[in-house]
Amino acid sequence: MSKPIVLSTGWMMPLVTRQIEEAFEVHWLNKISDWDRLFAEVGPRIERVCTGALTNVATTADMIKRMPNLKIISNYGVGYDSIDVPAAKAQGVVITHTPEVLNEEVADMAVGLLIATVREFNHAEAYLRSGDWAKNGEFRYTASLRDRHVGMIGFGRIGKAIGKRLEGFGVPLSYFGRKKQADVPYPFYDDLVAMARDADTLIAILPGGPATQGLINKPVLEALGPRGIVINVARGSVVNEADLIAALKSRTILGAGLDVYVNEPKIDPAFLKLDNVTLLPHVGSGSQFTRDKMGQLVVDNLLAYKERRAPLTPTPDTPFKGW
Ligand code: 8YV
Repeated sequence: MSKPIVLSTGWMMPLVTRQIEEAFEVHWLNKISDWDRLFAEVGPRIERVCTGALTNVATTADMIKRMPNLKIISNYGVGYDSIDVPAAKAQGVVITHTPEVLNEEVADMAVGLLIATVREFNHAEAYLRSGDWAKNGEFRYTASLRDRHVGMIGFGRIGKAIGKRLEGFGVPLSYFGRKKQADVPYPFYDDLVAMARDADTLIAILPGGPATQGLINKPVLEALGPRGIVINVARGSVVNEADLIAALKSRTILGAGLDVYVNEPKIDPAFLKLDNVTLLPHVGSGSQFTRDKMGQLVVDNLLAYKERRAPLTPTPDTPFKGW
């Protein structure tokens, strides 16, 4: 008997590849040049897709339409903004993602990136490597976390894990979001410019997508001011990159620490010319430990559909209502 089909929009880690190739007939979009032919030939037989931001291939409304019997899109990552959610919903497709298992890892990285940016570890290390330390004495004094107030842009599961860490570090917090959360003791803002005015450090950890596109823009950066530091561990799209680059160039703000970009992995080359930004290649959840857990969820969600069990981790946008 032929195996059911999975369409993967691109490369998957070996743990995922091994298991899906065992259970399914897998078609890899990254290995196929003629997508039209693929959809014409097997589109109606595709009930399962696996994808993730790392594949750099969006699951578009057009693709979803060409798979009329699609039932599940299993996303490698908690953020699923690379999938056309309204199109999936309209077709009754369940999108699953990988929440919770990466909270602590991403929070560790966010705090690491914050400290690295504030204390300029990149420049300090370059100073040592170049021999300047021995030649010219101690490295210049930097900004500090000690006199900062952090405004969290988004305060969901990962935001709270970051908040817990910063509380341990004795850093005062406030948060911006869609609504005030009853169990959160920190000052709440529904106006990002107002929070930027009152804080000097912003950490973005909120979903990407049309609702948050370009949220961190010129007015926000101007309100943040010359001591300002922006850390983005969410999605590149939540920042207006042209505004951020201009603010970094003109020293409207002090610096930025970025793990995510609008056009990954081909980031705006202007970032590379700036000396007041710490740049990471989207490594938030990127430890073997955490990626194994995420990868297993990708597989287990696909297997759940194969065995007609409820998916483990459907997204809130596409709750499971039965197969
Ligand atoms: C992954 C992420 O790097 O979970 C997310 O939303 O951004 C990261 O953990 C990414 O999803 C890999 O595709």
